[in-house]
Amino acid sequence: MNYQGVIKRYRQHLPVTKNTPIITLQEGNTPLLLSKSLSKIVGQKVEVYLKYEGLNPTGSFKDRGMTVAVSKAKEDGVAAVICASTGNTSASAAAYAAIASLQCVVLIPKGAIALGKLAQALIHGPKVIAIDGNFDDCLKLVREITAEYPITLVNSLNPNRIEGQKTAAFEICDVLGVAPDYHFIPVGNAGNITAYWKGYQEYKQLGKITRLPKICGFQAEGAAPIVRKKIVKKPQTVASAIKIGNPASWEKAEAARDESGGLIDIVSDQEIISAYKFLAVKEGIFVEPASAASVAGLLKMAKQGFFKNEILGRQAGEIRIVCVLTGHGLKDPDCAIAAIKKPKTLAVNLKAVVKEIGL
Ligand code: AN7
Repeated sequence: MNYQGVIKRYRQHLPVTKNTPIITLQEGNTPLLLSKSLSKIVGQKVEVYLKYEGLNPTGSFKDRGMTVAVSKAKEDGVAAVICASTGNTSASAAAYAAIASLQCVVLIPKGAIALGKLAQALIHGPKVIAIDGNFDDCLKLVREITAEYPITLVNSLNPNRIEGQKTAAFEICDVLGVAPDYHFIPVGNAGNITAYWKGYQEYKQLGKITRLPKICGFQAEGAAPIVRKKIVKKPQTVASAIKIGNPASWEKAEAARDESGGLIDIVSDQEIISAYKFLAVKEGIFVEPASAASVAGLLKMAKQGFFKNEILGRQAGEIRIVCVLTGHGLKDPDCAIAAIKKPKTLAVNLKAVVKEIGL
């Protein structure tokens, strides 16, 4: 049968019954690409894979969680869903609410979400409210609203979101045949790191994998509350998706880090943009800046010699590292344009164009 989305694919692992209407855009089943250039940089005996979540229907990993959250909301008979968002959650919620014929409300920080995400939220028809505050302010508001009124929260505080998102860990293990040794991931509100760790642990309990990966999360330097062990009141970063100062799943991210023997560290905006350009130029993959945080983290650790001891004594290709690329580059066209030199304009003149090409 044709692929029909993560609920059909992994239904025995998800909180659905035969009464659950399946609201899907056939999310999931995303590519796991071997990156030759990153493998070479990190070490001879290393295989670096990129889980390209930007190829989900609305262009980010949020769709995996949203199919489950919105299906369950529909099953529960609610009329409306609501979320706060740095952009991708709102794009996904709006699209899934549209096919479920549910009302949708999204609260976004004014002027702080990337252009593509704003376009997505608006076009799918939810009620979009820009808040004169940051993401953390928006999330606080939707938590207060959903505590009082009959409207379902579809941020990752909703456990159904985590359930859906854990399927990405299943896919990685199903493709590799084993769990990776390391799993690199950007951390914002910390739902996704929580979901991957849950997915890997469940697969181990089921005997589908025999060992677990070390989870390595990365926050942007100006928005790194978990690393700094302190709420960041005014988070700042070029990676607007992870511009979050008080993550909802803070403790769960720490648990994923500590139980797996991994780490959560910082990458600077400069390191993020450098990894962003690297992926585009060397691998032909266009991601949004937040997604490049996982690769920026990998490059930073490789530079520090972190993998040297791991590599000693191993066979070629024995160390597998997965970096999650959470969202598509087209989400944030302004960032790409700002990061690259503007093209030169010439007259319609063959000689001049040939000269400029350098032929
Ligand atoms: C591309 O859309 O929080 O740590 O409101 O869009 O699970 O929050 C987005 C987060 C990484 C961080 N990469 O994931 C939102 C939102 C991209 C993202 C993250 C986000 P979490």
